[in-house]
Amino acid sequence: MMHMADMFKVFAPYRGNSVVIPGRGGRHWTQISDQPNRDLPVGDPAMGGHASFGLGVALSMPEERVILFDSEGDILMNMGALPTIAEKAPKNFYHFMLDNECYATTGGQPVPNAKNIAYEVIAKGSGYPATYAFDNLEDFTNNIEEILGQPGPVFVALKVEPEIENEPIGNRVRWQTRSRTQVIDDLKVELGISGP
Ligand SMILES: Cc1ncc(C[n+]2csc(CCOP(=O)(O)OP(=O)(O)O)c2C)c(N)n1
Ligand SMILES: [Mg+2]
Repeated sequence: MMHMADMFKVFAPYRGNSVVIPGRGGRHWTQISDQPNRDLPVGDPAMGGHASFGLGVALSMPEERVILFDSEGDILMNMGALPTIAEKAPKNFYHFMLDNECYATTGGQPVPNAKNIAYEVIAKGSGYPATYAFDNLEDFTNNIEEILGQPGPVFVALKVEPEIENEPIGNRVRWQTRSRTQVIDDLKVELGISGP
């Protein structure tokens, strides 16, 4: 298993000008990102939404590379997103999934059959042309260039340490420094998009 922060450090040099949706790993990525105005941290939305949101972003700006860090709880809640993405086949979309085998944000409740689910097989069976799975940093490091060097959609399952949060949600220090509206406004300025 990898630590999320280590995984993001390996990924960071390959980010280029990509738009990054850091998902539930956002609290680590915001410390590392060198282009925060190209990041789309959407906080803690309804589970299952990240993949559809990422697809929408990718389809709406085909000239930008869009990289999503999804989580396995979200994927399980909305598996229909996978064939939808595969059918739309956005060439600019890279779908990473952080699998910590539990619902860490809400206290670490176990994900059913967590050790045996092959998410990359599910993605492949949903129609993603390229899929990967890594459970250690070295293999991920050796493959990141190839992953991002090919056209999307690509799906990458990553086993990460469960960094379980037990503090009541209302007492946690917020890692989000900007509101969702601000995040979207900042990206629009960055990309030179005007209008609503
Ligand atoms: C529809 C829905 N149900 C419940 C929640 C509460 N909730 C927020 S995060 C979370 C767990 C998410 O698990 P996972 O996607 O595996 O990410 P992790 O917390 O492990 O990083 C839950 C149950 C929610 N946001 N949306
Ligand atoms: Mg999880």
